[in-house]
Amino acid sequence: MAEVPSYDALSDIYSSGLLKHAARFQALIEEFIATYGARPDFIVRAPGRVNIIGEHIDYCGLPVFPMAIAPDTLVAVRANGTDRLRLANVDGAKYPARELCCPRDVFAIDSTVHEWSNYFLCGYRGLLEHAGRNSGEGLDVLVDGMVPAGGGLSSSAALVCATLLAVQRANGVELSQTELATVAAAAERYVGVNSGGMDQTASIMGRTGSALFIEFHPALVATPVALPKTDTPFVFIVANTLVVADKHVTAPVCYNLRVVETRVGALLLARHLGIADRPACRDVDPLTFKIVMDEYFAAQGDDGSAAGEVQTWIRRLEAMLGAVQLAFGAHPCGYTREEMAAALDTTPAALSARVHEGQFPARAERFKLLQRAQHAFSEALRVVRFRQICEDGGGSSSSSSLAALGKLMDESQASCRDVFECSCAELDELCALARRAGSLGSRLTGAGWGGCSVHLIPQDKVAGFIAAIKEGFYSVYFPELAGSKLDEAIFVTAPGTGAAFYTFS
Ligand code: NG1
Ligand code: MG
Repeated sequence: MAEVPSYDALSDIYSSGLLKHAARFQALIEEFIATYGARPDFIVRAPGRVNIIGEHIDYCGLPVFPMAIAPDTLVAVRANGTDRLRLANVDGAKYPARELCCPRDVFAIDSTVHEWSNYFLCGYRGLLEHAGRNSGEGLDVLVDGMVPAGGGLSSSAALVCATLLAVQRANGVELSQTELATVAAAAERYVGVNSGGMDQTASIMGRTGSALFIEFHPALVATPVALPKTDTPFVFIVANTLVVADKHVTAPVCYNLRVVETRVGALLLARHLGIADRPACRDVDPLTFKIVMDEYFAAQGDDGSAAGEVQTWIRRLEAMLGAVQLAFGAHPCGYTREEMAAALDTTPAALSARVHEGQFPARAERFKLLQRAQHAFSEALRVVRFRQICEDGGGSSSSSSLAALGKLMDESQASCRDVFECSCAELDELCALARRAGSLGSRLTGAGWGGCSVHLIPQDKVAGFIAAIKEGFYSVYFPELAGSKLDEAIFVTAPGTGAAFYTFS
């Protein structure tokens, strides 16, 4: 079972590829001493992520393809021998210091207020619940986050993951990377968003030079996939629309609604396929599209092992796309709650419970099951094909493989925009502008409805591309943006390393 790597904070920063951050570590240590009067026991680093392809399908149990990035969250920690949790942030103006109590406040997270310390409490609560403990150490904590908040690069997961790592160590518990990713994903839901597990897995398991093909079912498995070395070298560029998507406010009509739509979709698809009474479909709660797909083939005695993995994925996902059309094609305008319940011979209240809507209420007149299911299975197909090109890539036809990767990203954006409806005007505009400026593929990344986009750019076009986006987007909509703020809005990124400990020897 893979464990989180540990480095010496004062010397191994150099060997762990974080040399250019040495000054930041040093400043964090100094501010910690100034705040709490002693050096931290250790520092944890957890990165944000950019999702290259595979949007809104982690919570469907379908595979995604993100990578960890350089922007990160550092958490410096010291056990203080009391029941106090003293939380401070280097950006104290934006994130004011808090003094909380362990365990009282850890088990009393108020998801109705959007409060930065909630993410710390989530991580702590995740640990205590996982370890079966009802209390833990009091801590002095100083946080330094570089991942833009609300930008689709998982600032939240970086903080939850860093917290979870910190509190497990401070409490003498050691979890494997898989356990950490699983616990962090569940813990983040205490802030009221019914999220999947992509962000936390990428933050914990990121690998330098590789994206991660993450599968969630039947078990969490993250397979590093090296990005291909093509004749024309390429990079990914992240560009933030600076539209802050406040998921907590919009969750009932955006994120949490999509989770409900895909889960009800899974229940109805199982019924359509005649497998609703198989134990996995009847008892697994909540049911996901991935489980329905697996059960459908298992019911036919097809365990898929005869064919190559990629071929199996493609064959199955294409079959599901056909089934989706038959199951929902007659309802292009969606279903009311009553219609969904009636189609499942149940009541709206029982259906709501079956999809775990409880703490994550959704609000809509019509639930677009056809479109959400089409997106989920077609997006998973794009993920599998993207991985396949990466693994075959760099060969003689590498310029065509680069074009094929870009095309998959463009198709993903079109599906997010038109079918899943998680884009926004600014993201659409930025992606269109990017393509005119030489991008081979452009799409939103993360939950959408604002936040960041990601673009596949040939190395020799990087400077021209960034200049064109600055001129065509930022100088038009954010003329006051300059210097480091502008550099934080649009930057070249590469797959980076996952979370780690930095201790003092
Ligand atoms: P953001 O909002 O970008 O952190 C969210 C979810 C993911 C995934 C993506 C969409 C959280 C913490 N993360 O990411 O699980 O569903 O949207 O692919 O809510
Ligand atoms: Mg987030």
